[in-house]
Amino acid sequence: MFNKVLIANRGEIALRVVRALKELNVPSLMAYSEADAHTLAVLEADEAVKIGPAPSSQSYLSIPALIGAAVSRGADAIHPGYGFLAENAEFARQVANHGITWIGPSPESIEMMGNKSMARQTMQNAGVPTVPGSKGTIETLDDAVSFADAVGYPVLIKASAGGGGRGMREVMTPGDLEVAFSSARSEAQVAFGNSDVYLEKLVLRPRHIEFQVLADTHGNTIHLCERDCSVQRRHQKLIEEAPSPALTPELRERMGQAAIKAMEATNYVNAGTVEFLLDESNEFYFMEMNTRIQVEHPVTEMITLTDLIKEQVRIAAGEPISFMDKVPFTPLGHSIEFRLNAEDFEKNFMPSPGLVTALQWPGGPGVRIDSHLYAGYAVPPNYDSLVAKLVVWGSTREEALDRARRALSEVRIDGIKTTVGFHQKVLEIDAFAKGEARTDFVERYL
Ligand code: MV4
Repeated sequence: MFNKVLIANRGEIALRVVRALKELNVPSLMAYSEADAHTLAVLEADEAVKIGPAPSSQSYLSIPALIGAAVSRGADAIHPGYGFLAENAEFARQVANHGITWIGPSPESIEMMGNKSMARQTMQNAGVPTVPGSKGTIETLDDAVSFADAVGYPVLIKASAGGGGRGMREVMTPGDLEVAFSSARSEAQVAFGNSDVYLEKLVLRPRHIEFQVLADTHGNTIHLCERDCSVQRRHQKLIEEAPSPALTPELRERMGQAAIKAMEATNYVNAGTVEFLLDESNEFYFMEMNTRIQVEHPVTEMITLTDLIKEQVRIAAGEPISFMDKVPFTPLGHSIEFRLNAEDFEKNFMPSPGLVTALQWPGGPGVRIDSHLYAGYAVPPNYDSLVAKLVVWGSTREEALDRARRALSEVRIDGIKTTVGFHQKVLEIDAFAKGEARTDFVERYL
């Protein structure tokens, strides 16, 4: 096991990692920016080191600052959390070059999955279902036209270097293809410094279903069932649940095996997420693979009784997965996560940083709060607006929904606006209560 782990992140996930390290009896070292000196993860960690000023470019995104901090304080491993440099292959490589263990997959895995067109081709070769689409990138308008004519409209243009929905163009009719093709390419060039695009048939009203996967260095590759993340707004997830109300045990088994195949095809090690689109006739297609721990990992922990962060650390330290006796997993009950963002959802989700003057969390059976907030803490304006994750568990989905309503009504966060009211509205909508939400849910009902 490690002598000291540097946490290259902030907010709730930094605190989550500190907690896991404490339970593993591994000393934690929090890297923090000037804006985060008083955050809970810094107060709770065994040790903390300032890495730079508030702007993330000079702190949480600064490879030299983070590696310098790890080397000077004698850390022998780095946990990157999610966001920031978590999927930066160059960072992972430099960490390893300094003799420090990266708690995550190899730089090669990160790089391959970062190129969405390459990931897609790899999955096709491995026999994982993908949306009918172009073989590799499409270079010319002529090729785009022939592809779209062959597969039929509507089609979707995607940036090879994209992901998370950036640089996508829906093309409903042949007349729109030329403009969409050139604007997608120039947008990709500006956003990613790479104008490569590829085409897929557009899947209408899909669900976003993702599988949590784990692999160790002893040859164990497993999945821990799925999460349904269909409630999103502008590609930002708002609510996630496990298991998906749309999956039967039989479909879960088929998708889970496809997810495992995806990992084995790339010699993947550590935690990852394989994202699928599920269409209205329950056909599923590989979409992307995320090479990090995700915000929504707690719902998986709740229905599998596992600790995914501890497992990431164990795997990176060369230990085998600690719960192979529980494989294959059957979801235990139902869990739903509500992201509480410091935003005014009634004003177009405008950021609402500032001082938290009073704070009261819900409690009781089946309620989990992952948050770095405390009364007197000032949410800085510099970073992502996620301030808490309210996670409920119930023996059935209905019980989880009742608990969610009860727990949300107990939340009191004074001084800043949050998305609590948004979630209360969602819980009143019949389609959500029935488990029918698809990716168009927010624009359709809210
Ligand atoms: C799609 C799609 C429909 N058809 N691909 C959005 C983010 C990126 N990971 C892929 N995305 C999509 N790819 C085909 N061929 C619809 C989406 C999509 C979406 C996917 C998951 C969750 C929310 C979404 C919202 C809009 C579009």
